[in-house]
Parts: sequence; structure tokens; C-alpha cells
Amino acid sequence: MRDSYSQPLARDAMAYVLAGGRGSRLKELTDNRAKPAVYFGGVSRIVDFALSNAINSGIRRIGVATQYKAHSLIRHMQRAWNFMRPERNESFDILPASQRVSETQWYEGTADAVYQNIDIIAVHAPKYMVILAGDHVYKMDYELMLRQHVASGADVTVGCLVVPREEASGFGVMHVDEQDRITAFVEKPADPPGIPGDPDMALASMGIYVFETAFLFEQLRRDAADPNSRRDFGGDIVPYIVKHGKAQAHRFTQSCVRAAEEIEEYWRDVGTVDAYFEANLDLTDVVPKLNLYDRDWPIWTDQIVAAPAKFVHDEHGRRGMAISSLISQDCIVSGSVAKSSLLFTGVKMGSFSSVERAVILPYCNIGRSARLKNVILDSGVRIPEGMVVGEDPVLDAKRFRRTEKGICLITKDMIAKLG
Ligand code: ADQ
Ligand code: ADP
Repeated sequence: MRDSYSQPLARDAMAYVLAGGRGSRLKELTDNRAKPAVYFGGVSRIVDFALSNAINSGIRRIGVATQYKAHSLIRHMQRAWNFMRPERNESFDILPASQRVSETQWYEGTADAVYQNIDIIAVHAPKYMVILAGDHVYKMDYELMLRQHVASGADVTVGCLVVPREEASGFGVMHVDEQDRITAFVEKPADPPGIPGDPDMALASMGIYVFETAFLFEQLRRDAADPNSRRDFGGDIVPYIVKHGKAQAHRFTQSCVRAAEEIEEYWRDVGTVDAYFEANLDLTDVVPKLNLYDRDWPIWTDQIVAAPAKFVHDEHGRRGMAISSLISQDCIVSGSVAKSSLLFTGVKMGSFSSVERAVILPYCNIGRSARLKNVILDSGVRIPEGMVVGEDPVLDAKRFRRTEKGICLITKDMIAKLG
């Protein structure tokens, strides 16, 4: 619990968001944009969650390292995250891999993405560094993690989650003692060790780390001189500290308690097309697990100038309506029906069309009489008049990417190829 009289540690911290990864399991959704730039929840991009957590935690200095297909991500951040005020010691630095240290190298690994910007971080002189992954959807109060870090006297504090053991091989997996000090850490083990006493579950790293800045710089310089290192936090830096120093685990559940209230315990990787679809559609539930309406923990994003969503009773007497759906600004639902769907900004639905269980990214157009079910439409897709998706699995798989769970991902390129 936070007490209200002491100076928050977040004021002395800088958040450093690693946003360079592709997220290749999202398939065509990340063909032209990095995973952190992928749209989520109607108006946001995935990276907005980590950035909003930082702001809502009281952090006012932020750096974001970008690498893979960064254009869409950088443009979004320039539009949405330009409200920091340098005169109040606030900052927002976008740090593309720009061969600052060597002329031939991009960021080699996540640790290198920090190492190459040591001089820029040093100018801001934060006492603590909160290293974050930019590709998860969650809410978390980093102030509580900072406090635990200081109280435990650890060299590094690693955010962690309990996950089913069979899902743990994509994570760094750790063992802890009774005080949650990390005693062993293996990066992405083929056969992840379970939790003693709870062998079907494993304690997984969230890829979130807190360091004192001076100590982090020391470690990054040591690591950079090691020819065997892959320059990775999970693969190199954290395992080294576990062995030679003091590494502490910070349980995600501890950071969901804020003052007298609670932030819901919600964390999703949304790393696959199916997981992405489900996490977005979950928002249409009567009481979704992720509350986007919590004014105490807003998810900040780009505020565009746009007209309200409109529902039109068309000239044929058909009502435009939405049932159990989220409809964003600038959408027009004309003589058509959206059911259990999520329409992002600027989607237009023509007469007699219908969508059900659909995640429709910005500025898509649904032609007249089209019928879509169990689909994700990438941004800017124009569905031709009368097209039917979700009723003939063989035809769907021929034309679009159809997942194991029967979800069709449709992009502009796929529509263009149909001629
Ligand atoms: P991974 O999930 O495999 O493991 P990784 O590929 O290292 O994650 O990426 C972590 C973050 O850094 C992502 O947000 C990604 O976008 C970004 N990133 C990747 N390469 C980058 C680069 N070269 N430059 C800038 N940013 C980059 C990590 C840890 C595990 C932990 C999981 C939790 O290594 O121990 O369990 O995160 O998801
Ligand atoms: P991304 O590249 O990640 O999909 P963009 O912000 O570049 O995100 O835009 C997404 C799509 O929306 C693109 O196809 C773009 O042409 C279209 N688009 C963006 N803004 C508008 C707008 N104001 N009106 C119509 N289409 C738009």
C-alpha cells in the first residue's frame, strides 16, 4: 500500500521501454509494424499500456527503444506521447537503433538497446531505471515495485507471474527462497522447472526489471566486454546477477494494490493471432476482465479529432445497430448490424452488412451485404460488396490466414490478391 506523505520513488526513476521486437507469431499483423504498435482495445496500441502504467505510477522520464519496422510506432508515439514538459524535468525520448556505438550494428539484444543509449540516459540522471517490455497488455503500479526494490536492497528486482508450467518455456523461469530472493534463473528452458509444492505452475519473468542506474550501467559495460554474451537481459544480465549478486522477485499481484483500491490483475501477452483475437473480444463481455473505463488508471493514447460514432436507419428502413460491441469514434454503422464485435476508429459498415465476433482495425470499410464472422481485419481493409467470411472454412483458408481456432485474419494484400 502506498502512504501519502513520502516522496514517490517514481520521481527519481526513468522508465525504459523495449519496443523493438517483431512478435512474429502475430503473422501479417506485424508485417509492417512492430508488435508494440499493434492496435488493441478500440483506440489504443499495445505500447500504450506500458507507457500509461509508467505515467500513472508517477514516472515522468521515459525512453523507448525501437528497432523492427518502427515507422508506425514512432508516428503513434509522436502524436500521442508528446505532452512531457522538459522544464519540469519530464522527458520522452524515442531511441531508434541508430548505430550510435558501432556503425555496423543494430541493437543486438535487449541489454544492448539500453547500453547504446547510456549517454542519453545519463543526461536525465535518474536514480532508478525501470526496464519494461513494450509488448504486453496489463496494468501495474511500478511505484510499488520500486519500493520493494529499495526495501530489499536487491541489485535487480524482476517482475514475475505464476503461469502454467507447460506455457513457461517462452519465459525466463525462476526459483525463489522464502523471501522471494531469486536463487536460480533459466531463460526459456525447454523443460521449465515447476514451483516447489505446486509442480504444475512455474514462476515466470515478465521481462520487467528495476535497477539502480549506476549499477545497471556497470553491468551493461561488463556485459558489453563479454564476447560470449548475447546482450540480453533475460539471457545474460539477470542470470549473472542471480549468480554473483542479489536478485529479488516482485510478484505481479503485489503491484495491483494501489492505495485503498485495486487495479484488476490483468496481464496478457497477446502474442498469437488467437490470443490477440480473444483478448480484444473479451472486452465485449458484460464485465470484462480488463477495465478500460477506470478513470483512476487511464490508458493514455492518441486523441484524434473525429466525429462521434453514428448509427443510421438507412433508406431501406434497416436499422444500424450494435449489440454487445465496442464502437469507436468516427464509425458509421448504416443499415447494418455489429454483434459481439470491436470496431476501432473510422470503420464504415454499408447497408445489409453484418459482423459478428469481429475485431476491425481502423479505417476499414465493410461493403454492402457482406457477412463476416470470427474475423480480424487489419487496418484499412475494404471488404467487397457481398463477401461472406466465416461460413466456409475451406474457402476461408484459401483466401485468408485461418488460425487453428478458426479465426480469419484479413489484410489489404490478401484482398488485393483476390482481384
Ligand atoms: P522475450 O519475450 O523473448 O523474453 P525479447 O524478444 O527479449 O522477449 O523482447 C523483450 C522486449 O524487448 C519486447 O518488448 C521486444 O519488443 C523488445 N525487444 C526485443 N529485441 C529488441 C531490440 N533489439 N531492441 C529493442 N527492443 C527489443 C523476455 C525475457 C524473458 C521474459 C519475457 C517475458 O527475456 O525472461 O520471461 O520477456 O515476456
Ligand atoms: P498502421 O500503419 O499501424 O496500420 P496508421 O496510423 O499508419 O497505422 O494507419 C492505419 C490505416 O488507416 C492506414 O491504412 C491509413 O491509410 C488509414 N488511415 C489513417 N488515418 C486515416 C484517416 N484520417 N482517414 C482515413 N484513413 C486513415
